[in-house]
Amino acid sequence: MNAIADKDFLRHWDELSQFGAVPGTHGVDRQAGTAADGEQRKWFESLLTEHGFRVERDAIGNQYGLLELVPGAPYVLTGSHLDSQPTAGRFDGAYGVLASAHACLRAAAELGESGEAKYNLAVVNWFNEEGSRFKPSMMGSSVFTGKLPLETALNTADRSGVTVYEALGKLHELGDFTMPEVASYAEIHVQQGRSMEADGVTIGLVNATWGAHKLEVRVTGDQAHSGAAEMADRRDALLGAARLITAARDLVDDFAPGDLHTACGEINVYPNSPVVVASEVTLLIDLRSPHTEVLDAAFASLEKTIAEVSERDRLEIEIIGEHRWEQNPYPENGIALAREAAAELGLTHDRVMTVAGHDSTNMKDVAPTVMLFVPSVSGISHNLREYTSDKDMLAGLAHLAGVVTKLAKDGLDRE
Ligand code: HGY
Ligand code: MN
Ligand code: MN
Repeated sequence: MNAIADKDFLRHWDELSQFGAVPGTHGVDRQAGTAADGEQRKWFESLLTEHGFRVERDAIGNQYGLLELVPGAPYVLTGSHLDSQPTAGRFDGAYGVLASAHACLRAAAELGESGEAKYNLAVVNWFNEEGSRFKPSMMGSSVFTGKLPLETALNTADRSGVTVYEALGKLHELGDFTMPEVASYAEIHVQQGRSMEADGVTIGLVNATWGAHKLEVRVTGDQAHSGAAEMADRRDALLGAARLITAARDLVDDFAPGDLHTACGEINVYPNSPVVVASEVTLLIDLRSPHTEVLDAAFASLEKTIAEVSERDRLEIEIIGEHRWEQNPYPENGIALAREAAAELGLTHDRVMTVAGHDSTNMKDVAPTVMLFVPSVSGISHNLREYTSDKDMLAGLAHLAGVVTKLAKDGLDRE
């Protein structure tokens, strides 16, 4: 197996960054199941095939590259996601996918020589981690881990009514492959926060995830003339939604600084006409906390506000969808293994919690999982200006290769 060098990674990185590139910026728009996603998937498949991987796809479009070192043995799986948010950064997810492919090749070269491999190696590009076009986020790994039924995922439609099944079918990205047993999972990702940069830490050993509670709310009122209708007669769905959006932000101040993050990132208004009082609004509210009790209290408070706004503005308000993951840890033995690999490379490293969800948020519930970060400049993410230096990307790649090699040689027990 030919050893693959840093310069090869940077060349592949430049190629990958062209897919869905937003002109005049360093960012991309390659949402799940779009033409740009299809193009990058085909490029990734040819890169993997060229370097000796067997490429497969499963029923929800998760894309795998397999390197068999020990016939019949379980796999060390490493990966992330290639899909992006609309007009966002080229590093979120994609860095981890390409680094994983390169880390597998480096590990295979080392283990091929030493003959010490106990496990096989595989890279995965999870379908629709971002959940922008099709909700919920982390869709591909949620189906893989049994948290989301396949049919539900395939039947999910975007705003124009196109389903996941139709979008993936059009790209010929639907398969029937079943991934063999996964012995362990590793993922590297940009931090999407600014603490590592501030602390001068190159490798983040992710020890736990913040909890998240995302809710889709439908507010129903009645259409009316925005001028002529008497104020007392109005049932204004957009006014009700606006009260919920500001209430979600005000919630933050009810808790200690840093204990709760909230946002509303998506709102759909009907009929969205300038001279009409809106009759129906759906909005996506996102609650995050490192403490379960804070997340629960924030959700309860929001439910109370929903009842109050419904009463005050004579609206029907319903929570029509929820996506929640708990504040829970990554296994300590995986953190120890990753710390050893960082120390062997002389890379600064420290424990860090992840606020964003990742496919490892799902995978850690089904396999021993190691989650790693490299720094994000100014913590900017889900933004065209997202950036991580080549130096940090290459350090992270070397570290991931070390971690994957250790996992393939020694394995990682389920804690
Ligand atoms: O929801 C999340 O935190 C992830 O970025 N999809
Ligand atoms: Mn991501
Ligand atoms: Mn993201």
